[in-house]
Amino acid sequence: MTSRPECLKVVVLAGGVGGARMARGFARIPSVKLSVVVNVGDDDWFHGLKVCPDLDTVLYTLSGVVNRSQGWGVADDATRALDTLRKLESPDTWMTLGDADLGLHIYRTQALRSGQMLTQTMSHVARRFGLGASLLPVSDQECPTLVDTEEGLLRFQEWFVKSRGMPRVRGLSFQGAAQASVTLEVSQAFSNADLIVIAPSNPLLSIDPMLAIQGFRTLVSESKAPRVAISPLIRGRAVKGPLVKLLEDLEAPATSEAIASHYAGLVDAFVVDQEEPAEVVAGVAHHMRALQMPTLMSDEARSQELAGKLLAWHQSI
Ligand code: FO1
Repeated sequence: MTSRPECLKVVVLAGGVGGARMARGFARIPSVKLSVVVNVGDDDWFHGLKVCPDLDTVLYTLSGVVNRSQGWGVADDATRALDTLRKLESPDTWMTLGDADLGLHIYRTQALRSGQMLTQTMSHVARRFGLGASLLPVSDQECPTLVDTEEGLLRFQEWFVKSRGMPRVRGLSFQGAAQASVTLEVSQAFSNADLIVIAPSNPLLSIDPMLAIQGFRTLVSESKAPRVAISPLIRGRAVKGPLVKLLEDLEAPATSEAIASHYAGLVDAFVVDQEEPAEVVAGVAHHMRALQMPTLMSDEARSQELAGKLLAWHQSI
């Protein structure tokens, strides 16, 4: 009788699109038991409904229904409900919520109103969408990211979607995060983990809001499992999203070395793209072990290739 190969427990820390693409790579490897711990700082309320963009992006990506060109929302979704809201001059119709997507927001809001925790609700949703992975909000409490801009204090989606990320950013804060706590499910995922991966998500907007939650930084930094982060920059450019402009606004360098130094003490190794020159690798190596791999996850096969290389690194240490 052949023995079953050991299952490797991988925890991925994820924001939106970069996190979802990293998670889909591990989700396709049969020997991996995957938990995705997701940022809730982007969550907000629209038309009386709770919207959780990062959780939903991971859900839609792992279940294969995501709108691939956008990276968020459901493929081929219509906006008939939104058209009605616009006709009725309802507020906040700048956030494009598709009809299929609205079904999820209605379900989630009802479940929360009936007293369920977000973790329970998303666990049911993930099962019904056929996910093999655990989809874990980092906290069940609300801790919205606030963007301090030249136009005043904006909630994350107001800054990113309504104002197209244009107003110059002076700082970021994570309301209530220091008083919020991580869930038991997240703590357990960390205790059991064999490998912890910080996805190539925006460090300031996706990972920092999680690290600001009471106890979360310690969970990561004191974990016995090897920890690795992947740079969201390739040759000084972000694959998607406002990272470079945000770093410029905050007068911080848009380099992989600066991001590696941001994660110093939190991870054992930092991955930069294979296209990066030797100077970038050497710069990262000042802070921690530098690894070079193909990091552009433009399709499922490339996500799986990166996940496979991270597992090979794990085996080699
Ligand atoms: N991003 C946009 O650029 N415009 C939108 O209208 C928009 C709507 C939207 C609705 C649901 C959802 O789950 C995500 C949505 N996003 C939209 C993406 C979202 O703002 C970002 O992906 C994340 O918050 C950043 O990770």
